[in-house]
Amino acid sequence: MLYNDIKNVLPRFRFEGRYENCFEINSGNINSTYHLIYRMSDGTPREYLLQRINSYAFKDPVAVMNNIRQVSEYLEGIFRERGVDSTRRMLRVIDCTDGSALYQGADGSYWRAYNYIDHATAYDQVIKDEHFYEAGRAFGEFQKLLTDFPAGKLVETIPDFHNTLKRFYTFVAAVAADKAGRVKDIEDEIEFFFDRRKMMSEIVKELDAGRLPVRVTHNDTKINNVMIDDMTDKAICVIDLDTVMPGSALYDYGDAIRSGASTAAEDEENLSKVELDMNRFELFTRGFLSEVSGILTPRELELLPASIKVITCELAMRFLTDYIDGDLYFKVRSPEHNLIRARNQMKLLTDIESKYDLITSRCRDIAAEYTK
Ligand code: GN1
Ligand code: MG
Repeated sequence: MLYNDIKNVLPRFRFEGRYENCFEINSGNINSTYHLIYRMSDGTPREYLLQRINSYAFKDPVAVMNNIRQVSEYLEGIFRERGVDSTRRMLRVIDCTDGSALYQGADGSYWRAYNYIDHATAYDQVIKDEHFYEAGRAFGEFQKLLTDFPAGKLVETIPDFHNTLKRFYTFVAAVAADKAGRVKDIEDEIEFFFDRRKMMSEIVKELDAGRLPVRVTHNDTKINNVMIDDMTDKAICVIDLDTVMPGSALYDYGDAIRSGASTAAEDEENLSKVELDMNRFELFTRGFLSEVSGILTPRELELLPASIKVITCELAMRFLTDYIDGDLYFKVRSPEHNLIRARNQMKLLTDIESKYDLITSRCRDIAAEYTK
C-alpha cells in the first residue's frame, strides 16, 4: 500500500540510482513523510525524504517552498563562507525533473523531497538530558544565523500562526459553531481557556505595541525538529522549515520547552506522568542563551518564562479547537486523540503555573550569567 501511494510521484524527482525501498516516518502531525532508499549501480545507497504537504494546513505550498529555498540557500551561503561542510547541517531540497521544488499530483496533492541525513535521529521525546541542551544550542544558533536575513522576503505561510489571542477567538468561534457536536462533553476544558484569556495575550500585546522585535524565526521548535548525531550526541541540523517566517524568538523558546521539557509524550493519557522537568528546562535555556544572549533584548529575556506558559496554552487550545471542529487539522489515530493531547497540554500548563516563580527566578539567573 505504501509504495502504491508514492509510485507515481517518485519519477518526478531527480533521485539518483534505482529505487529499492521506502518506510513511512510517522512522527509529524501535519505532513506525510517517507524515507526512500535508492541504490547506485556500484552498490552505494542514496537516501531521501519525500513529503506530501498537508494543503489543509498550508494553503500556499508554493510560498512554503519559496521560503524554504531562500532560507536554506542563505544558511548554505553562511556555512560556505565559514568553511563549514554543510552536508549534514541542513536539509537540501531535491528538485523535480522540471527544476521546480514542488510536484503537484493529478489528485492535487503537493510533494517535495530532501536529502536524508544518515546516522542522526530526530527524537520525539528527550531520551538523554544532554540532547536538550544541544537542542537549545541548535535552535539558538538557527536564530542567530538568521538575524540579518531580510524578513520582508518571506511570506507568512500560516497567517497569525502564533497569535495566541486570535487563536483564542478561533477557539471561541469553534465552540459556538460546535460542528462535531462535541461541546456538551467538554465544559470544564472550555472554561480552562476562558480563565486564561488575559495570560494568553501577554506576548501578542508586547509585539503589537512594538516592545518586542519581530525576527525571522522557526516557529515549530518541537524537539523532533532537531537532529542529533548518533555518534557524538551533538545537535547537527534544524529541520522542518515549513513555518520559518517573521515571528518572535520567544515562541521558539517557549515551544521547545513545552515539547522537550515535558516528562511525557504530547499524547500521554496518564496525566500523572505529565510534568515540567526543571532540569531539562534549565539545560535548554542554557543551550539557547549560549547562542542568543547577545541578540535578545532585555524585554525578550524578561518574557522567557511567560512564553512557556503562553505557548503551552496555545497548543492545548489548538488541540481542543481541532477536537471541537471534528479533527480537520492534526493527524489523529483515534476520535479522542486531539482531546487527549489537549488535556495533556492543560496538565503541563497547570504544572508550569505551579512552578512559575521558580521558572522565573531560574530564567533571570541564567540570563544574568550569559549576559555578563
Ligand atoms: C505540528 O508537523 P509537526 O508535528 O512538526 C504543528 C505545530 C505543533 C505540533 C504539535 C504547521 O508540527 O505547530 O506545535 O504539530 N505544525 C503546524 O505536535 O501546525
Ligand atoms: Mg511541522
